[in-house]
Amino acid sequence: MTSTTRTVRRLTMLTMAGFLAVLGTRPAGAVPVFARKYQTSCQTCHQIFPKLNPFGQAFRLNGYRMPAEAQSEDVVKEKPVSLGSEGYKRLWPEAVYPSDIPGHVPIAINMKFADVYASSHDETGRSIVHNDFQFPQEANLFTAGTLGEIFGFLGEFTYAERPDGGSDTEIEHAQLDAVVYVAAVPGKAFPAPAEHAKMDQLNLVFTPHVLPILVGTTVDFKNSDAVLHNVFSADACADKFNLGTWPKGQSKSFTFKRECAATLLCKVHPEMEAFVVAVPTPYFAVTKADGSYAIAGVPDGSYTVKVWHPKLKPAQKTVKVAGATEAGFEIVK
Ligand SMILES: [Cu+2]
Repeated sequence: MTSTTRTVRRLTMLTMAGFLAVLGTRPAGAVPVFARKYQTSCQTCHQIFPKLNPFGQAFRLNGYRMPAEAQSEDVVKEKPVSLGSEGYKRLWPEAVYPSDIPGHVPIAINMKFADVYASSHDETGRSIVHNDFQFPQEANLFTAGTLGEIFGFLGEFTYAERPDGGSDTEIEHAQLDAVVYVAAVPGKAFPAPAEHAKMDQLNLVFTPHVLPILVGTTVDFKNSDAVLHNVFSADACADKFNLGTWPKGQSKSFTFKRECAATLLCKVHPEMEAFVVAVPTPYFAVTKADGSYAIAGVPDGSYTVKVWHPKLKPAQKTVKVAGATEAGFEIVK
């Protein structure tokens, strides 16, 4: 282990850094805080709860904001509570804080119950009825909202009862989805790996949302949905590829030959969006929910380390790696 050097770095939210929480890939649950904020029905974003319709997906990917909100605050019917004056915001326009908080406590509860009914007959022909009443079969506690202009969040705590009477709890985390990578290692070239990277299309969502790869890697785009998708990218660095459509369970591939942060879209579902970030070295990582990341196997030396995020400005700095090294970054809007 002693010969293995690795860097451990942490994205720190120090004081005024801009952070944007981008959510995981599971379809989000309903939180009426947004229905209250915009005074609109749940059907604006959901078809059948908790499934999001295309507008709901776009709303989620926009950081839980109406698309028009960038131009106009008129759509916000329930005003948030301001924690800072306008003058303060003019002085520090990129500040996350002081900002504003939702006008209501952003919590929602969802309870599901079930009754499993079965009937049978005993030897005498008498009917025996079984009723298994399960309450709660599943309970969800949601919290969600926006803080200021660039921070959105949605959290979910799920309690579920298993058929054997036991229970499970699960906590959904927000994801930061930034890519941190070493820009170059002097005198070293990295051949294209034989192994393919994978991006799935499941429930009308690309999974993962952000996929970093080494330049030259082939990505297999699998369709796990019964509907047809049509993956394409309008980016020149990805040859503006268009893979067409293919049935459930099958994959089509594309090789990213150049350094590129490619936006992937679907011609059939405009709300679908993902990113393939092709970087020049195999030393990269996607940040975890808390902004931390770890890149293994970086040789000792001095490197330019870069950060890429779908919505925030790229950042970079020189990092001297000697054994386990920590480096923090601030990324702003
Ligand atoms: Cu699609």
